[in-house]
Amino acid sequence: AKKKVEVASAKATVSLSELEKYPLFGRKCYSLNESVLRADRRGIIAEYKRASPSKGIINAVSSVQEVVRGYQDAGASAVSVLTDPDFFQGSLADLTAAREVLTIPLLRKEFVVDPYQITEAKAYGADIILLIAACLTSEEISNFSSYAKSLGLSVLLEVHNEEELNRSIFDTIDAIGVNNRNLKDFSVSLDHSYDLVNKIPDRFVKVSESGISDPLTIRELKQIGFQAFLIGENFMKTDNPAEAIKEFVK
Ligand code: IGP
Repeated sequence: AKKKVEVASAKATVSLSELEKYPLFGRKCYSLNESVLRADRRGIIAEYKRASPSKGIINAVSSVQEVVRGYQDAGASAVSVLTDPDFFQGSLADLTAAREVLTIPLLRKEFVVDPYQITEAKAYGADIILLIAACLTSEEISNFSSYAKSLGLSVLLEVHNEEELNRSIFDTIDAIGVNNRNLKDFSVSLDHSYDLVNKIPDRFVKVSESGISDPLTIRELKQIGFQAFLIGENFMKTDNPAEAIKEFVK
């Protein structure tokens, strides 16, 4: 309910037609799947994350541009930037700052509950949006993903169990991520990735999300069929996230 109120107030300040006039709204997006499948990149979607509800402050010093530039130079396939202010201390300004220094796809990491946020994602420089099945009905997933595709954005669907997966598959989705973290109690288990990988149709790029802290884990997840890996905290908790990513992209 809180999010709805924020979205409603944002709507009051900038109208949809105004958002559509933002210079970034007209740009051509980079494709998530094309970047993940490029031979010179390693499938890492590296996240800029200052804080989280489970960990509190993770990194209060590293600037968004320095970090995401480092991720890109190290060989990340894509970058994720949190835009939620309340739980993650993120912002749309962070998203645009990241856009300015990136030539790889950029994910707006947000709890999308209204199509306005998808227009906003494009207007502030994103290439990819996240749709979290746990927060959305099948109809919303279908409608929101169609709208995102019409803007040229890539769509990453996030699921946590088989029920969510089975009611969320649409041809307007590009990639499916299994969140290893339970959004209700924050417990993390790679079992979710192991359990779901073979249930995801092969036409989708398969992403394993959260709780990855060892390059060996990536090797194992690749062997069972994942092509991409969303990693935030393990890099951000260090003094130099751009350095920490290096042993994961070898
Ligand atoms: C990154 P981690 O454990 O490497 O920091 O996880 C990413 O998967 C996580 O931030 C995330 C997330 C989300 C955050 C996945 N899905 C949905 C907020 C909302």
